[in-house]
Amino acid sequence: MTVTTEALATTDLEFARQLGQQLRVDSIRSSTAAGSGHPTSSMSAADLVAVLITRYLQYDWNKPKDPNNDHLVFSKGHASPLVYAMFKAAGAITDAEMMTFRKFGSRLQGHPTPAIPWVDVATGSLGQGLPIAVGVALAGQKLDNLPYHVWVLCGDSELAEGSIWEGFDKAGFYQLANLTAILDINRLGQRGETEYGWTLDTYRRRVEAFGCFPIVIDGHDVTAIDRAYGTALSATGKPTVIIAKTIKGKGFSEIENKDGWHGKALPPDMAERAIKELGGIRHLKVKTAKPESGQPAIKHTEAPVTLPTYKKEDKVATRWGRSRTWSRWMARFPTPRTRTSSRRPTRIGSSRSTSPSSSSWRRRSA
Ligand SMILES: Cc1ncc(C[n+]2csc(CCOP(=O)(O)OP(=O)(O)O)c2C)c(N)n1
Repeated sequence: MTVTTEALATTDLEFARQLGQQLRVDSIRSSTAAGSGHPTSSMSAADLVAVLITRYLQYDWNKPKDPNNDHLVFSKGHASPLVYAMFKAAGAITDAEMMTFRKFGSRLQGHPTPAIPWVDVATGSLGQGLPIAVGVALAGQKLDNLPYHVWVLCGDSELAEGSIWEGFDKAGFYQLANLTAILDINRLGQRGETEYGWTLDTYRRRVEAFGCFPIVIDGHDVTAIDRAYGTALSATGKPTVIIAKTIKGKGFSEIENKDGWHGKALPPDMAERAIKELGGIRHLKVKTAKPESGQPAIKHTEAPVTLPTYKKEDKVATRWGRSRTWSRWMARFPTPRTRTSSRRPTRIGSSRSTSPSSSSWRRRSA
């Protein structure tokens, strides 16, 4: 038996909590209909995503190419049921399309791809999303001088990938305050416990050593999540890493925190019990805040570029050929100013306060 509820979008935390339940239910529904997928990996991160899209993400779903949009990268791309449940909540896709997950011909594949307008980066190969997000944050802060923020969701088993730590190294070195990594520390990987389980302090010390600003929270406490996002947008001058203790399969007592449920869709009878325990099917809609306005400092002008040409018999060192090509190409672009903070400091009276210590920073008024 399921209950269908509808409610007006608000930005209060109770709404975000309800939305988290909806994201869980929808992750179960789509993956059970497909007979495959990663519902438990989606359920652990549902509250983190619910608070983000209700109160912090600035994104125009009708204009995914707007250069001012925030970026949200699911480095743990296998949590695609959660991505698509989020699209439904934002009104970008219908419930019916969400239920085509992993069906032949559907754009909602097992891992998100840029064939979908609201996906920047194809993820699924663990360890790739965070470094790419670092590149996007670098472009925003150092090249395009735009106010967008980059949010990236990582799994904890994913943290065993070396590329993650190269990413944190560069983020820390370049002081990318416009980057927030959210680590979904649900203790379990594909098989058994991760390297550090729920030893959150180990993660805290590691990310701090890489020059990032760590915040340790309970990833199911919407108030704590809200405060952490507010701090991430304040003037820390560093990339923020939110180390969120979560529970894999959160919300369905039969599988919560149990090994052996990674990458498995719930059979229909279990799905029905889970949906009941999670409060039934909901169709809550989120009104995500629109991005700030800004013009990219670098204009991609149509000025012709004359690239060097070579004859077949020419002997040219690769490094020389490459640098000549780059210098011709880069002549198109003016030298950009460097952006030093993640956000312009004043937005009073609109969607956020300016106090770095205030958790209402960028919080949307109800
Ligand atoms: C490079 C790479 N290796 C292995 C896999 C297979 N794989 C998919 S999900 C997963 C476990 C991920 O665990 P975690 O990061 O803890 O995320 P969770 O699902 O627990 O939230 C693995 C090993 C992959 N997708 N990419």
